[in-house]
Amino acid sequence: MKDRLEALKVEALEKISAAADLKELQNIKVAYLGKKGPITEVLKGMGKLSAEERPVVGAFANEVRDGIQQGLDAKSTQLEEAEISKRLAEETIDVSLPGRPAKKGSAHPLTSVVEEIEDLFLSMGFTIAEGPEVETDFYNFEALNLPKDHPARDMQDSFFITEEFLLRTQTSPVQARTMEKHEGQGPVKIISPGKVYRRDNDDATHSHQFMQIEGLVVDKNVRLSDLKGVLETFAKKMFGEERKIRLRPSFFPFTEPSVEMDISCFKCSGKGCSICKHTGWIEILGAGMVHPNVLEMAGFDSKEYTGFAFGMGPERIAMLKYGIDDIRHFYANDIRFLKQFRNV
Ligand code: 2NL
Repeated sequence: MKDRLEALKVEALEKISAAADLKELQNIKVAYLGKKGPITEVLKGMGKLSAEERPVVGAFANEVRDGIQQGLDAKSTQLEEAEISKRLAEETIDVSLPGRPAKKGSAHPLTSVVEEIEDLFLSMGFTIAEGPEVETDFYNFEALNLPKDHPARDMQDSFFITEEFLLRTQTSPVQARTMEKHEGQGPVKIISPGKVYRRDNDDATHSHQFMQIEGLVVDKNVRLSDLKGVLETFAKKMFGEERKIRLRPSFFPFTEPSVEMDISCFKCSGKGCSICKHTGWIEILGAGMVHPNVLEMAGFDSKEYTGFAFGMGPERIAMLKYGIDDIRHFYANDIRFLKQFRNV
């Protein structure tokens, strides 16, 4: 029996020494020391031994089992260390290599232009006002001197949601709301940039959703010359100090008098080219003195207070500035278009 145990020990230790990985080692442990293993089998036969032999063989069996267990432990440590060394060798990082540059996005060209215009008016003491895109008929039309039967409502075909609610067709309702909050007390000096919506068929110059930036100043003694000064400053900062401006009479229901502003062509400086359609002038925005009805409806005394307002389309400004020939480019999100404005 002792010989049999000794042979098992030698056999097990040989296999342990040859084991290639921890899994194989585990299999060896189960095979030799497990409940169904040969050592257990040998011990089961101990009953047949004499009383003198039994403790001797028992002690020897324990010795063999401990010997195998020690062999397993030593090999296990050795294999684990080898595994770690191998991984360390494989996963070495060269910390001196330069990192991969992170891919950086850039602002949408329309965003850049809107922010440029905002910064310009902020520098002149305006603050930015915002409001809802779903508006009531009252703030979008009525408060701006466009009563229900007014023919000028046809000028702006609208997306009505119900009889009362619609997608705003201009950002003026933001200004009407802001004036109302002032409760008849000046000054009001705001710009309202934002998305607006019109029922148009999209083409190179029309989009059913686009942006507008309106401005409004209400105070005592505000004159048309104040409007002219602010707009001239804007035109020069945006399109170059050499720009000239001119105001032509126009009509808007919410302003009286109303004007449209042209700037001298920044491409040909007035000689005539395709950008200014050979007139030397480019139309940039509409403006005027706030209609007394609009002031009164917002709670201002129109005998005491006057105001000027203007509105422009930042897409048009961006198209002129960057030579973009189709408004739909701003909304198609074609990466090839957007990438051209990385550095603006
Ligand atoms: C244009 C013309 C304009 C206004 C917008 C306005 C707002 C209030 C009162 C009076 Cl609350 N006026 N806004 C005035 C004149 C022109 O926009 O061509 N926009 C693209």
